[in-house]
Amino acid sequence: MKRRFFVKKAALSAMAGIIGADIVFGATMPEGYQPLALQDSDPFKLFHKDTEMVVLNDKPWNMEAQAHLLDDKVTPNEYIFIRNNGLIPEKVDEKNWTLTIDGESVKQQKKYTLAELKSKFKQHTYQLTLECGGNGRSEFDPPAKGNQWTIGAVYCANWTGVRLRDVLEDAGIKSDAVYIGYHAADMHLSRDPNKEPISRGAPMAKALQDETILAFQMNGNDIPLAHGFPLRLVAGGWPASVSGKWLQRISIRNKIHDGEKMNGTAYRVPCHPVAAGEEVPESEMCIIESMPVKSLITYPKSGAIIAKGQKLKIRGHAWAGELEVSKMEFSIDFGSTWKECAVEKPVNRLAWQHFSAEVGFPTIGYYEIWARATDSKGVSQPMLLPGWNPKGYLNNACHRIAVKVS
Ligand SMILES: Nc1nc2c(c(=O)[nH]1)N[C@H]1C(S)=C(S)[C@@H](COP(=O)(O)O)O[C@H]1N2
Ligand SMILES: [Mo]
Repeated sequence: MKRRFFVKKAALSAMAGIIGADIVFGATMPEGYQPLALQDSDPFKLFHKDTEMVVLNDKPWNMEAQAHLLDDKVTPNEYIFIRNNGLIPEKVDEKNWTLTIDGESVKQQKKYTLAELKSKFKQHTYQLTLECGGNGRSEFDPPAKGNQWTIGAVYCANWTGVRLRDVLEDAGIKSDAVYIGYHAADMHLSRDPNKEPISRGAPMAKALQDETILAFQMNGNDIPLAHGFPLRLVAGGWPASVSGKWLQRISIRNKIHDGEKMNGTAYRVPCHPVAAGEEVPESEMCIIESMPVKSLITYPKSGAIIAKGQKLKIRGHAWAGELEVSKMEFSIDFGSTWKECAVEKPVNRLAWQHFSAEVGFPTIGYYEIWARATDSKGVSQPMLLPGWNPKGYLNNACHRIAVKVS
């Protein structure tokens, strides 16, 4: 005979208390069942995100911002995009969390607790721009598979932690080291413990930069779970996939790291420009390093209406991977003519920079404002689409907003 287990009376009244109403047929509710009203599956609530954030996928969770949500100089958590390749760790034991440094090119394999990392090494705070390599993918034609990011997979937060360099030097780096690779606690979508969702890395030169940190705080608080609590590698200016969340291990490699999503076409673009839709052999695909120059108009929101004769104040951010933005321009005539506008210096290397302008319009009608940044090597954003590539990476086309003068 089958036996059904029913929820105990005490548990029932506790649930009713939280819901704020009697569960009328509670006596027939199977044991272990969680009423929908108690499930925190609303992603906005779950991740403390603004309801204007756009969910692209829930298995795994991927959500992006809209341009006007990114208006803050330092992006608050509620507007930070989430990009997951696997399943967020379900249980994080901060007290017993450790970071292991290993690999062919470590002098001595070492393990640190979080407390040791915090007390043993000097702490630093940097504003670091993180942009997904696939931000802007949705515009490519022929289309590329993957999350159809528009413009919202970028942010600049304050990260606090210790320098990766200090920790690697404490363990000892052999002279044949060429790359680091990270390993993290998130689970592969298949839940197969032998598979990793992602394990990327960077050449030693990037790993040893001052601003490459092992972070335990974002914007002055514990890192939110979705963004890598309790420990995250943060390497600004490079595809954000280098910045491993839920960090458990860093391997110092004597070759280019060969972890998940380092090979094949992942986070690679053709080494030389190709025609749209062209098949590219894997041997001709190169790993993305610094992200390209780019900018966003974050105020006003596209669709603004202003009165004739009025000037419109616009503002936004610009960033250029490893480089600085040295010039910012805008156009109201579809890129025929450009006017230079003010752009601030970055707070620190690899932080995005803020621009602003006052825009005048000659007469009533429909306009578009286009923004264009130029990096310190003189390279500017393309007006429409940059070079096509099979996986739809590095779309740094000029951002545009629509304005009506009436
Ligand atoms: N462990 C782990 N780290 C990860 C990922 C992941 O899936 N697992 N995704 C990477 C990718 S592809 C991006 S774009 C960024 C996204 O960071 P965010 O969720 O804080 O915006 O995290 C990177 N670090
Ligand atoms: Mo990404």
